[in-house]
Amino acid sequence: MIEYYDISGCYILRPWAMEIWELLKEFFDAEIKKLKLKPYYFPLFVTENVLQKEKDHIEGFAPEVAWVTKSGKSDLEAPIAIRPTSETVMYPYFSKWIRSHRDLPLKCNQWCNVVRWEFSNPTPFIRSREFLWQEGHTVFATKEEADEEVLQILELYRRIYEEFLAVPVSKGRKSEMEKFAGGLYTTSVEAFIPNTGRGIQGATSHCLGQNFAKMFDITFENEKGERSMVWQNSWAYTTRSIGVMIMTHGDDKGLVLPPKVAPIQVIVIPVPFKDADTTAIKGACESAVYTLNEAGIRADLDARENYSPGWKYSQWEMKGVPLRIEIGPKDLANKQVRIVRRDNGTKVDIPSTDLVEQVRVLLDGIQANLLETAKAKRDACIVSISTWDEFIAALNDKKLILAPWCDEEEVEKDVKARTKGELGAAKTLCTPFDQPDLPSGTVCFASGKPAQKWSFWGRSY
Ligand code: 87F
Repeated sequence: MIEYYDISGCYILRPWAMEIWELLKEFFDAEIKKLKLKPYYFPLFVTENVLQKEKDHIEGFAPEVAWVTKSGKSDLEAPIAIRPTSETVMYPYFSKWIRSHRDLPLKCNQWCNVVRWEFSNPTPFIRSREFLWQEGHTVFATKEEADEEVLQILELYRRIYEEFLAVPVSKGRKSEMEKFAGGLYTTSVEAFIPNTGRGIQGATSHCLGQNFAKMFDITFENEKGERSMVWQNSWAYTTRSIGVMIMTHGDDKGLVLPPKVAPIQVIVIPVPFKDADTTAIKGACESAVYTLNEAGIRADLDARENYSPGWKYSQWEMKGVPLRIEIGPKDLANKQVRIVRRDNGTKVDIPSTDLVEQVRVLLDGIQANLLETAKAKRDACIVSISTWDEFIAALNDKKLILAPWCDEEEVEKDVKARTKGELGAAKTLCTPFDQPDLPSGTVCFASGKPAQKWSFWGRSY
């Protein structure tokens, strides 16, 4: 999927990764176009002056901003930042473009790269210094419209994870401490990696409120002829989503790809035993690939002659291809093919006439099985706790902790401080929209004050 590069935190994304990204993009782009989002491309660079405009926004992020200071050997007149996100790049122009209520809503999306000069340990897909994403930036006349869109986009992010990547996620709202500081509130989809016992943010959908409208003077004349401040959202998902998928499904043989994002869904491998009619076998393989391709299934033939079938099996297993079709002399004689599943290793022989239908059933079955298995594993890690001791025990046990919380920032800070250690501190992941019953009289696990809500806590990526 990747190649390492000689700059720490930067990776070459090879076709096996980029094709997955393109499949996700194809789905998401079509969905947001239904919501009337328009494609834009804004420049990579931003001046210091504009970048610093929204102080809350940049505060805390400043160390991660990368700067261009030279052209050739001469210093630039003023350093230029490389976008870490594009609020400050776009919003001066939103201010210029929006004059009247007739200019609203403004719905802009761009697919691009961003740079954040991270210092904690870089990991391919999960934490890289340059990554790919889509960033949506929308502007509305009313808060109601903005609120509604935040959730529409969050639902699309849930579908990316659950329907495409087969990764179970929880939709919820970020705490005041964990939200995007420049915005009003932040919603997210959160995944969990059982092996490491860490939560991971899958994507975020923010309501920015009117903070940026104030800083960048984005106003419009409403129907009554009065100046009004706009309401804004911003939202993104990144190539990190591929990393979450890899960690969720991978096994000791390598990658396990959900069929909906597998660049190759079916690999066809000829198995020419000694003295077999290799031409006929190759012909049957080519015909199987053709039939599947015609039916819209991503199938490919591995006809390489310098590798044995066994070697090919291992390689395609490592690459995570959902189905392998083997065709040998016996299959040819019986007008059948052998199909092997990557997710559970089961083998079936099916008549060649049923090929398309059976492959469809198997691919759908794998897609469903991966999500179900991942969900069962994730759910087995969720524990509801009520006391501090239970919290610490669950944390040490790598659990995804659901805890009754007073929702006070000071308390979250305190929990962070009290759990600081080699593995990193515990924090809130989100307050899930799907709330269990909270009986009156329930107290916060950390402060003993009345609990306001159930929130997910844990260590995170
Ligand atoms: C790093 C350096 C400078 C995150 C940064 O989540 C600025 C930032 O603003 C920064 N890291 N952020 C927050 C990004 C907020 C928001 N932007 C649009 C999103 C979704 C897409």
